[in-house]
Amino acid sequence: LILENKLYNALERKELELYYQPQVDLNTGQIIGMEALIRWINPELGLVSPGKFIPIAEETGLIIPIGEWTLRSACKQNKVWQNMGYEPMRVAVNISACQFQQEGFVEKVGQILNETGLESKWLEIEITESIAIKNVDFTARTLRKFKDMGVKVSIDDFGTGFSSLAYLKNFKIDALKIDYSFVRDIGINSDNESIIKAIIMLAKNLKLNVIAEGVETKEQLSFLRDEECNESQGYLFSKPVPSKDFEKLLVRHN
Ligand code: G
Ligand code: G
Ligand code: MN
Ligand code: NA
Repeated sequence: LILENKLYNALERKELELYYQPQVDLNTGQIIGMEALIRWINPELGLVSPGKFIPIAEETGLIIPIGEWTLRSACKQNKVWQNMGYEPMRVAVNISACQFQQEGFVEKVGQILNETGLESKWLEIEITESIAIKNVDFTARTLRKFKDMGVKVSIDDFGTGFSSLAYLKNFKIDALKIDYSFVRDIGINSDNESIIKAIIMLAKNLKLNVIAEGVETKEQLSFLRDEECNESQGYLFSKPVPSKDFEKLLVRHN
């Protein structure tokens, strides 16, 4: 309850901050995207991990204003970097189930893009398999609207949910993110290596981008390169960092 009350004030008191983690193109070695990851820095509690407070935000409905703040901040920051002359890149934002199912969510995203001036192709929303399969007709309709708008969609934690492969061809998605639990097992568990290979092949055949999460070692990276995974994200390149630190990783295009 204490956490809940403090979280209630967090937005207004500007205690929330977005960290960014780079997503690296495995062909060129360039950063071509970033995932925005929320952090809560409270004067008394210190840094509270999203694993702790996102579930509370979801239960209390606070995820709606917090999620909107996250989307707006990520789009705004991305536009600022583009205006500064850095190579344009995607920003990915995690979306909770209740946000995705919220009435008028697609329109809200459109409004945020308008407001911030970010082109739709530079925004990606991440949803999980469990969100996607909750109501497949609703999801198909919503994802079509995002497609028409030009916003990219990825499936987060792919391989861990109970999704059927059939939906993948009906849903307008752009990318699969291979869950870190498989990546962690590269060189350790050959079954999980096989799952990674299968996900990459599936993505390739469906013409989807494929991003490996939680890449921590050179060995994992070289396995993913050999298997022709498109992109990687993980501590090997960088932890999620505050925007000022992320900026140091960026390259100017002129
Ligand atoms: O950054 P970290 O690994 O601590 O994130 C923990 C979890 O919190 C991850 O599952 C991540 O998807 C989730 N998360 C981080 N930022 C956001 C956000 O802005 N919105 C939602 N819904 N989840 C987030
Ligand atoms: O659920 P989601 O995939 O959105 O969450 C991403 C989470 O993974 C974030 O909490 C982020 O901090 C964490 N993360 C990012 N890179 C690595 C990594 O290389 N290793 C581990 N263990 N976690 C990572
Ligand atoms: Mn994610
Ligand atoms: Na994930």
